[in-house]
Amino acid sequence: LQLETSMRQALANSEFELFYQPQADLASGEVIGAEALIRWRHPEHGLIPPGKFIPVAEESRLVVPMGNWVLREACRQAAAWQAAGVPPLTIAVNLSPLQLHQANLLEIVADALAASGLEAQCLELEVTESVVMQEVEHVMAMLHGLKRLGVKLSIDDFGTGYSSLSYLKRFAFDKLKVDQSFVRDLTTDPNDAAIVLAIIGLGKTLGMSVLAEGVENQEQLAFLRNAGTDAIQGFLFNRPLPADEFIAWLRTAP
Ligand code: G
Ligand code: G
Ligand code: MN
Ligand code: NA
Repeated sequence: LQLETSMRQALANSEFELFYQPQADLASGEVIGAEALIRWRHPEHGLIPPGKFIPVAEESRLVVPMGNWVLREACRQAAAWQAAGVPPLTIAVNLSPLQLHQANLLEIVADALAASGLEAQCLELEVTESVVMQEVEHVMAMLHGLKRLGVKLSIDDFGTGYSSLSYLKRFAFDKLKVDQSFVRDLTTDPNDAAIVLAIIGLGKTLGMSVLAEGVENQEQLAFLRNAGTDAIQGFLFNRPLPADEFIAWLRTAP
């Protein structure tokens, strides 16, 4: 309860901040997007990672106003970068399950786009499989509504949740993100290698773009490239960075 109270104050005091982790297209080698990842810059405790507060924010439903702030801030930042002459990036935002159950999510997303002037196609919303397994009809309607707005939709942490995969034939996600837990030991564990190959095959067959997360070394990169992965995100490329560091890095990137 104490954490919940201080999070409410933190939201009012603008103590939350977005970091950005680059995503690279494997064919061109170019940065094509960034995932926005929330951090809490606590006046006393310093930078707090989302794993420390998102679960409590979920429990208290504070993740809804927090997530709505994330949407607006990510759109604002992406539009500001474009206005400054940075080539268009797709900005990926994590949507909590509770946000997808908000009745007015479509309005909130449309407002964030309108307020920033960002084109809908430059915004990507990440949902997890578990989201698609609850209140299926409502969630499907919401996903279709989001698609009509023109935003991109991706499945995050693919392969880690309970899932029947049946949602894949009911909704055409634009992108599938291979969870980093399968990528980590890819080059030493034949089971992980087989799973990653199967996921990439599934994604490609269903017409989705496939991005691998948590790519840390050249060996993983070589395997993923060979397997037909479209894009990567991970420490090999760069870690999540504060907005100013991200853009400074982008300007000097090869
Ligand atoms: O930034 P880091 O790699 O520590 O992120 C850990 C996890 O926290 C991510 O996998 C993501 O699921 C979650 N997360 C980060 N930012 C957000 C956010 O803005 N909203 C929600 N709902 N989850 C986030
Ligand atoms: O939304 P998602 O759960 O995918 O969030 C990505 C998380 O993974 C973030 O917390 C980010 O800091 C972390 N991360 C990003 N790249 C790497 C990586 O290459 N290796 C590891 N171990 N973690 C990473
Ligand atoms: Mn994510
Ligand atoms: Na993920």
